[in-house]
Amino acid sequence: MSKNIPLILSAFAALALQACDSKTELEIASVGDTMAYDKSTLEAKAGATVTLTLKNNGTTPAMQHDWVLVKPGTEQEVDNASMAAGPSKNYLAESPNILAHTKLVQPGGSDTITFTAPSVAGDYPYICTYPGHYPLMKGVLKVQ
Ligand code: CU1
Repeated sequence: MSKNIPLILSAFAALALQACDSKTELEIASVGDTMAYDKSTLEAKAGATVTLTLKNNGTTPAMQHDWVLVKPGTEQEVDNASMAAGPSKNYLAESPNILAHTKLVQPGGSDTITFTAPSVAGDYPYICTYPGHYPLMKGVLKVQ
């Protein structure tokens, strides 16, 4: 029996832990004073712990942005409900269709959030719910 077996086993255990404890760091920003994100796609592994930073590169007061991850096919519904929620809720609906979201970020600001990526692979839309920004301001988180 080899003396190296415990070492090999612990190496496998470390690898297995790494696979379970998958971490992803994502960054996304708005493009100047436009209603656009600088990335139309982001990627994460299913179930990964995702840290996402939204940076607002705008300079004018109308360029407030958030980043809201929603269940596929619910973008319009979440956007409508968020507009209806109004300024006191920072234009963000309370909805079971929202999977993760940043706060509403003022021009020049940023917000960092941590969330667990969906456990089911697929294309998950993200949108900005500030009035009038969706459907221009959107993208897809590709979960693999
Ligand atoms: Cu926006």
